[in-house]
Amino acid sequence: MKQFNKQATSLLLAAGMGLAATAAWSADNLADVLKARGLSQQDLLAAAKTYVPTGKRDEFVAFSSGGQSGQVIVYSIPSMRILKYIGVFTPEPWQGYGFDESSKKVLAQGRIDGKDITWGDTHHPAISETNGEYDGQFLFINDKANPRLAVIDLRDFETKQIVVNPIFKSEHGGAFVTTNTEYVIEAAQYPAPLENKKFYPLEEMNEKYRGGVTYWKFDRKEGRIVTKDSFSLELPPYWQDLSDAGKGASEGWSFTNSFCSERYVGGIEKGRPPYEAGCSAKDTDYLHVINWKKAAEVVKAGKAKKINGHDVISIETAVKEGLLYLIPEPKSPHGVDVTPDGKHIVVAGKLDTHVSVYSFEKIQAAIKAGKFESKDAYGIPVIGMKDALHTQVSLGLGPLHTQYDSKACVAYTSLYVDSQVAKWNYCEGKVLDKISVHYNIGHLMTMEGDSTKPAGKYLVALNKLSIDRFVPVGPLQPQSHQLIDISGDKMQLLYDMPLPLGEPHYVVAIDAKKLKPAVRYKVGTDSRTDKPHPGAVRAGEEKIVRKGNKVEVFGTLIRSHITPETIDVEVGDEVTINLTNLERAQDETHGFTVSTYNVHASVEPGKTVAVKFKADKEGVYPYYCTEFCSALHLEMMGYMLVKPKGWKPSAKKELAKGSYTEADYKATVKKVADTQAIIDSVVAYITSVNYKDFPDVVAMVEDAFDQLGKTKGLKEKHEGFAAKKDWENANLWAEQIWQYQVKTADLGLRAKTYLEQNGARKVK
Ligand code: K7E
Ligand code: CUA
Repeated sequence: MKQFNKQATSLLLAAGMGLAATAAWSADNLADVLKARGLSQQDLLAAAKTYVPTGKRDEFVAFSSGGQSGQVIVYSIPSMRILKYIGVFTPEPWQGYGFDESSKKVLAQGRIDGKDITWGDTHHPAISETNGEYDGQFLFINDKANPRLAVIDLRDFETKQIVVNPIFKSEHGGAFVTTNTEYVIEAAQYPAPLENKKFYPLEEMNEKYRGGVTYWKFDRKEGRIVTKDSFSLELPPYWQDLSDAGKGASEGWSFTNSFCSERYVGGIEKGRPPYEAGCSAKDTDYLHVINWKKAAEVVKAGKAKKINGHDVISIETAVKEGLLYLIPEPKSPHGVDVTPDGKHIVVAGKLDTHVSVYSFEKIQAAIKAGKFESKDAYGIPVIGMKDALHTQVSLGLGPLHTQYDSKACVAYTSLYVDSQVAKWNYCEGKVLDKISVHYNIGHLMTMEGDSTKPAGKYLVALNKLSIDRFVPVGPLQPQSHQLIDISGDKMQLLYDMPLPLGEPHYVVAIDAKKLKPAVRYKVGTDSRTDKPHPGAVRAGEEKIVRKGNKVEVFGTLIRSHITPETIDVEVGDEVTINLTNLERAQDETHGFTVSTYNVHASVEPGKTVAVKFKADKEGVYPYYCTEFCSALHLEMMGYMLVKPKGWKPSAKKELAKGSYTEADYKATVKKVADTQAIIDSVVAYITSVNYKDFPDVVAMVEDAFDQLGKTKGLKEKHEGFAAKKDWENANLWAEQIWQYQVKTADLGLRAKTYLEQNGARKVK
């Protein structure tokens, strides 16, 4: 504490001195602020450790399950600022997810028995790995409620694929990846018959109900799961819970724990004690130890059976081929977490104060020696607990999940009942430190803490209850993620973060430098398939094609207009509107909607998206850009006119005219000349430096000239109208030149600022 105070005081002093030197922006001094806001020196230290000044970036990026929102939440550490919600199993309007045609197709992959399922209960995200280290290419996440798994590409943070588990009715132990992301593991939760739509009474639980674990084959090059190369292991009707893949020493194996190995069937309504009593009666449950590498060979050799068209290795085959072993684990366990070197497997028993550390070496020795204490009711060999244990450590009440530090042998385990995090040494089996969290922690997570190279530094506690931490917002309270500094011997609580979007179960965090997201798509890309979009067109190729009652629009978006600006259809027409964003500049996203037709698209630079609907109501429907993309964003609109069938105008009528004068025209021409002078000076600056060394600037310059290029021929046009004294057309076409100039100048000035701030050099 003394040490801490000294540190804090010197920090305070240093900060104070800094302020004194540059205090022009504020009359406050640090001591006054601390006093006024009731902050301690410890608060100040925590703030300094988490604060990320404007313009600077965080060190880690976290991907949190969004729980019942069916989404993924992206935030950064240590500031805990939310960066994005990714629509996964649930429509997400901002991204157009579920409101444009391509993303609807992704959601449709998640249909079960032909039914849309538009919510999910996401639990465990997993980042793809290379040699057991996070590689930042893909993210996987499971849906416990409707057994599904999704693939998110981290080049654009979009959901690309949803697969439905062919044999489970619920699942929990996913997503966990093998060390080179060969497979994504997904284990069942509540046992049920594996055959789809098959009914057996609960009395036949032992015979007809089954659990299992699925190994989804991942094709990294395609960035997709290959369902036909995926397979499952049939497991007894124990309630499989969490999984983890072996690594290092245990490479090629995977571990899945279970509870309710009692195979109890509750029934309060029949006078039977409930599940919670019957499922926790025994002192031990089973850890499943599975040789997945060998299992894949067994499937290749044709020894699997097909259930619902999917390869399943029966328990009998798994035992015969030596793929499957059980080890008792105390008591109603929850987490199973393999150590970074793969030598140990840590299991926590919810109803036991201990964590059990199993030795992979001992497990292998028992298997080699054929030393089993018994067989379970399904003939699976059971390795004796003593023969597999390295050590057991009493940590506290309700241990759940474990994560690892960059320091050797150091682990952190969540204590649900105690509302604490325990720091302990799994090699020597001793407790090192404890810290209270608020409240009732489920998972916890250290930076890259389930990879072979944990990065240490920070830990996030995912608390189930927030109770008194935040300003009350009604009975449904936000979730509470707490950031803890684990860099020293003693853990230190730094920050409370409310999460208002469903109960996140697990979160993974990666070094931000490993992520290489794109800033734009190749023009005309369908982002959900990563292929050229059939509806893409370039500037000047826009068109409307009619075939019978089908109307297809091939349009473009660029600041600040939508082409086309009028879409004429008849009642009952089926309308498809394809839109390509022609921008190259970073962050110049346009949105698109047609009033009252429940469609929306987010069209990032280069993307092509289609929206489709039946124009079933006669009337006038504005469509517009939904992102404030430029000064004239509000003008970025058009009209869809839905006419009665066979409608003809009764008499030829013209669009209303303005009342422009020669003076208006001259003023516009002068404005154009003045703006051109600004553009010329910016261009002179940009070309005087090494702008070509900055890809973002090159893209902006390309866009700027694209905009300016559109003025071609317009000068002749307005001069032509002026010669005929048509001041309206003369003025408006001159005005249109200015519109293009404004966008050119806007981009040019942004490029200039960027170059000045990023140390551009003069070139000859
Ligand atoms: Cu513990 Cu689904 Cu991993 Cu919740 S799970 S906490
Ligand atoms: Cu494009 Cu607003």
